[in-house]
Amino acid sequence: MMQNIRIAIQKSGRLSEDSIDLFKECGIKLDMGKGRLKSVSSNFNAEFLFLRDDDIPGYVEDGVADLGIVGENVLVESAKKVNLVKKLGFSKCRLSIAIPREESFEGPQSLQNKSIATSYPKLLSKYLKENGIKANIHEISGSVEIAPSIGLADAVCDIVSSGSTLLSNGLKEVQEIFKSEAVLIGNKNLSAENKSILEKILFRINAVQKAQD
Ligand code: PRT
Ligand code: ZN
Repeated sequence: MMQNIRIAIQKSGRLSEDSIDLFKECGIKLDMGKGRLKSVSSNFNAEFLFLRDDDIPGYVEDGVADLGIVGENVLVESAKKVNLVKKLGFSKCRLSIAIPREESFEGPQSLQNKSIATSYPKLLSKYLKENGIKANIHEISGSVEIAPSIGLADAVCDIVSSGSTLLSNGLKEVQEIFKSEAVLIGNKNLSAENKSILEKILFRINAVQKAQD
């Protein structure tokens, strides 16, 4: 009997629905019962693990999962060694620097010696380094947008999609530093069997994407 490829997807959040829909559109059945952490497809050699998105790159690197779907922002920030197999075109967003609305921005040098709150210290420090800027990075795990108003930081570096969260916190977006979308990632040492299952999945994803164009 053929083994199942293990695919990690986000349990609940902005990636979940589109990830599940993608496999459904590929004709791969998965039933995501409430509270379940694992589900075996009834019509394809795959089983699904439902996880926090932040844990997915590590599990794929370790081989606990063979494939996974995460935001490219989370993938790059994690610095895990996995293959980026395919960009999926959903959950598009950007990582941007934002400052209080009333302040001015004349380019990266406006950030010199400032403090910046973010959940993405690696991506931010890469941007600062590339621009020769020294700034203080305050790593916080959530509610980054309120940092300036409570005096914790001069600026933020956070995920933006519509921009309304920044707006309602008195901030304005001044510099995009990274563009992101959902990506399919894979373990670097897939077995021959799993490689051939992945080929089948990619064939179906490509067909679905073509039909949507
Ligand atoms: O629980 P778990 O850890 O699995 O999920 P999570 O809460 O860490 O992640 P989740 O579900 O919020 O986001 C998953 C992925 O979706 C992110 O890693 C991004 O790749 C992508 N994505 C797309 C977004 C957004 N759009 C987005 N708008 N992630 C977060 N946001 C946040 C943003 O930071 C802001 O605070 O949503 C807020 C609203 O954004 P605006 O600009 O539309 O107001
Ligand atoms: Zn998360």
